[in-house]
Amino acid sequence: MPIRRALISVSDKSGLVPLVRALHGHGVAILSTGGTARAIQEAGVPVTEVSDHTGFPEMLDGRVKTLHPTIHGGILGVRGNPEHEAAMAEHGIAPIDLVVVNLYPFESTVAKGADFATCIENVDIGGPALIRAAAKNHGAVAVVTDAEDYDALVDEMKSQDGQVSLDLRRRLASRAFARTAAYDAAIGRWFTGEVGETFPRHLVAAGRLKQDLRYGENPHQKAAFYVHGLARPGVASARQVQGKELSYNNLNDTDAAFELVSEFTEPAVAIIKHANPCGVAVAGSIRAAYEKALACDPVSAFGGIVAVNRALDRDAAEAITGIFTEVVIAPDADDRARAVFAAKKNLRLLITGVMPDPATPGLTVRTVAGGMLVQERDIGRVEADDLKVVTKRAPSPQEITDLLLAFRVCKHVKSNAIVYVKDGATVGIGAGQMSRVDSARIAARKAGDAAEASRLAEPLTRGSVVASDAFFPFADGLLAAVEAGATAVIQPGGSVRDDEVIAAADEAGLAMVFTGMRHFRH
Ligand code: 93A
Repeated sequence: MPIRRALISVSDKSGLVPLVRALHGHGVAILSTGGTARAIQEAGVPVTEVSDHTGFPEMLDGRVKTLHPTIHGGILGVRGNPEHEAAMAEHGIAPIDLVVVNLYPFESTVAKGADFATCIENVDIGGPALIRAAAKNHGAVAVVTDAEDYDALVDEMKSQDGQVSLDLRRRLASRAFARTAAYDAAIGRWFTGEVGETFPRHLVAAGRLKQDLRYGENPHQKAAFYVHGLARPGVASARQVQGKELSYNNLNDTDAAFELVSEFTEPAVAIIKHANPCGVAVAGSIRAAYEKALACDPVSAFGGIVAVNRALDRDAAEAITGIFTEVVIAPDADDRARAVFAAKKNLRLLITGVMPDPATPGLTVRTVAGGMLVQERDIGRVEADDLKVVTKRAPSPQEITDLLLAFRVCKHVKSNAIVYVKDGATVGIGAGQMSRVDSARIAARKAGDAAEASRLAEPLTRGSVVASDAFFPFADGLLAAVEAGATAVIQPGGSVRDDEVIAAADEAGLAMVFTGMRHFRH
């Protein structure tokens, strides 16, 4: 159905005149509020004031302009529903097919440092009501909340005889709800500051409070867990089968662990401490993978978080409960595994039902002073075909398998990240150092410690491969890996000194591949 009647009420009048001219050209009748109606009249386009349409004046200093059943009935009535149509006819309510609203400039009023009363007066009530009504009834009504979308609307009407497709109506409705949510969040945030609230829940605009936490990273910090309801299986959707309440740090670490194991298709285990892995392995079974992961750094694994990507059986549960473990997260656990865990009263067992897809796009958000940094999830993934051999020697097939594992683990290690892998298991992880060479040395040293603790003749890094999350800026990091006994290297490449690093690798007889993709995690 072509658009026949539009309601336009905009504080920001930019782009208004070309829009109303185009609508008028399609024979659309325009209803409008005081200031907007004047601007339309001045452009020489016919317009009816809302107050003339409803027979009810704008009142209370404009606080009540469009809040009238003739307006909201016209927007909300379901077309083709006989009862709705009868009610509309009985009360003389004409359908409104297009709503164009932008809200009182609350955010910029606050930004200008306006006083309390002025900010309150700039809280729009009728505008959000119009937007939400139109977005709800997007089956028949188009809603535009941003002047940037005027062109898309006009273009469609032009190419489709004055109609707006369901597809565009739905996209506009989703933008509309995002706008009213952000608007209310801004009001809530401002009000929180005005009343001196110490825990601004409104900061978490799109989240639903799942749980108040006992405290945050430290006991003197208040904390809560919000979930946003986008369907990614993991720590937010998991069911806690047993154990004490999860803490803020538990949740953060458990998330890191589960996201890491979701990278692998073969049975995989990750043991996490302080959001960094201290052991990751793949094997034929979860028990075997756990034992390999634990061997990487058994000292750090004490009190760790264990994530697996297969249902837990008794064998796996017995191995995992062999040392003190804080949290176990798995897609499932059979009855015998659950019985083993049940004997460890404090251990928290989380079941997610399914594994998340590592390739699903999403966002990560972190706060900075006065703002938020938002980015896409790192779904970058390097496969064997993407590797570019840069040394005289090419890696063997076994080395390639281990190199890809090492690089995949790197993505989940705080930068600078250096990860040694041998036979499907990490054997040394260097995380979070301010210089890459330190990460390389720490990883090798920890591997040496682990070998000593298990009375092995040589460090586990001997004959391993090594991954670096970003390029080696100098040859020193690579030389540290040579010293540790690595035989092959995977790294993004791209340093101005790549030539030096490649020459050092060739000299030591190493095979090295470039990925062309880096995995910083800060
Ligand atoms: O004061 S309101 O909350 N009450 C209303 O009924 C109402 N209807 C539309 N504000 C209301 N509006 C807002 O007026 C719109 O969201 C728009 O921002 C503004 C446009 O006013 P004018 O056309 O007078 O410039």
